Amino acid sequence: MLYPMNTSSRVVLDLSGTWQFMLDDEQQVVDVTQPLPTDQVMAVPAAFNDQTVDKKLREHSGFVWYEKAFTIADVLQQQRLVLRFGSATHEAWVYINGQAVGHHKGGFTPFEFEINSYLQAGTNRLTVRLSNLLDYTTLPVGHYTETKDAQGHLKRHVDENFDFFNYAGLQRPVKIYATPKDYIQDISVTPDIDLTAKTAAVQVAVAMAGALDDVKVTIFDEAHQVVGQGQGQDAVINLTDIHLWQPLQAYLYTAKVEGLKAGKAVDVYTEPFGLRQIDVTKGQFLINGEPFYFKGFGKHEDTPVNGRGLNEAYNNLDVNLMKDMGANSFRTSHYPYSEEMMRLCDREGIVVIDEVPAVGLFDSFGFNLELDKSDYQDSTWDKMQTAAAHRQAITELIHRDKNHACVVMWSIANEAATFTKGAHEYFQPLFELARQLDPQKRPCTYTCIMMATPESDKCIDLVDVIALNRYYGWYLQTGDLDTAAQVTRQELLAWQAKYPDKPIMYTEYGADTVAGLHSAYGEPFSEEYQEDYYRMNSAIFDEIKNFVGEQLWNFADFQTKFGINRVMGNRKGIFTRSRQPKMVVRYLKDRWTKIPNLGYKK
Ligand code: BDP
Repeated sequence: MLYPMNTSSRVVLDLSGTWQFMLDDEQQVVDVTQPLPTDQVMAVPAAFNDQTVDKKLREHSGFVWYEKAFTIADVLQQQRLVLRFGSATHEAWVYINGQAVGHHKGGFTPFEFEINSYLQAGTNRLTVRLSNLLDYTTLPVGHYTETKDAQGHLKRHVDENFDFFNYAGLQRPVKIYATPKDYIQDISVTPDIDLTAKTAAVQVAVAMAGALDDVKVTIFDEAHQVVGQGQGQDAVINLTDIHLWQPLQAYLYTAKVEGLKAGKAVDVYTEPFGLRQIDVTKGQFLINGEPFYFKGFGKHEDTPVNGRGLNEAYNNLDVNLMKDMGANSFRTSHYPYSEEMMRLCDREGIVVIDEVPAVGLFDSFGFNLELDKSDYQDSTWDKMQTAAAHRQAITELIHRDKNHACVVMWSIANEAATFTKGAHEYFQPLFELARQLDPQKRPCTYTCIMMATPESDKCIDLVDVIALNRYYGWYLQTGDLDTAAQVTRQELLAWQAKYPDKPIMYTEYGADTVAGLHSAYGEPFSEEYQEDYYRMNSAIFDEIKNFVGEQLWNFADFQTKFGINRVMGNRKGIFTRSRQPKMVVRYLKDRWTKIPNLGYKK
């Protein structure tokens, strides 16, 4: 799916700003043919939850309404006009001038509608009804219940089956873009690289609509020089003397795609892309033929006031903090991040594991379970009806992100019950789908919950990389790092012995740490304990040959639902929520700046 861009044939109008807003208490039917009966405003893009001091709104489960007036300039009236949402969390019904335009479910991927036939002269009224409800058919998964209040009114409740606040709203930009009536629909860029010859055959597949009859493709390098040209909907363009996209040393080419009608360019689009090759072989994760070592984070889109809403200044700061520490990567835990962040990572050379919002696929989630019980009973795969949503999420994510150089692997789920009956049947078709959809055939993985051990996990045959979320020394062996070290070593060696060809990495490990709390004894929750915990883990990682990366949990403290294990959110950040470093950052910076991105474990 193309990102909205201004080109010589396209115009983008941004509807960011303040919108009318209304909580729907479901007492009265909202008449979409009339202006929304409300004086409240809400900034877009951003979550609605933290923009007011209304506790009821902050914790609301159900429906809300947004409305915005807009006008289309006369010069654009003859163009094809498309209304595009970067996301709407989690389900949206869209109306223009009181007429239903369309609907989309899934809170983290873009969707769009052609709107010409709904428009009127002068001012138009765009209305969006939004639901933040989650249940056993959605991703993420929520436990959904309904009760009645004292007046007998329906009360909806979502108990998140995951550890982050259910921020919702129009959290990403809403735009209208104009294209010619004959237009470029989609572009897939698939480089085939010869690392020795330093050449690449770049396939640029173009989908078109309307009366376009040919395509011209021109490739520019970073100095804006033409380095290749091709013709046709499936052009293969040979580049020589190529510059590779390398971790933290990005190099971006641009494909200028012209949709032609009788030899004349009608629609023009420019797509940035990088040349880099990913291989997983013999227990290594190779980028451009060299073993890559992941240093970085599980993150969240989570900032003060904006919530999960796009915050480009924070994104920029986060990338700069990562680079300063010698980090090179992160995972988009636990949902696709904004397109703006993906473009930034392309530009900055940050390596990304791209995750679908498949979190909460574990019915009896908890940490006091016996890890090695082979006959563990769990009803996850009887209860969850998420397969359709999961297929849609994978399809929409790959459709959106397939051309990004920064994306090196897809994560198909986080901490699902992959060790219980029915898991393999559930996941196999999803891995097949991802592999079939991705033109670049990137590796696929899921992150393993602690109960999924080398003995118990039933789906590891499906993954290219064994990605582990582990909390020895935190949820287990709390405060006892010596025992935690033994268990860590034992488990990693067991994975390596059983699957010698699969690289292993940590996609989560961490300890809650309240900034400013110190302990002469290095007790849990203190900054000392956090540092000791990471030192312990690092030492073991370095012993394991096939261990290819450490992505700790979490980059920054983040907001969660309430719970006695959470102190105004999850405190496992190595930065506070406002991005102040905790003590451990110095240790990790020292370690990571010494570890090369490529060739650490040759
Ligand atoms: C894992 C989850 C992550 C949590 C983390 C934690 O993948 O979302 O925030 O543990 O407990 O279970 O901190």
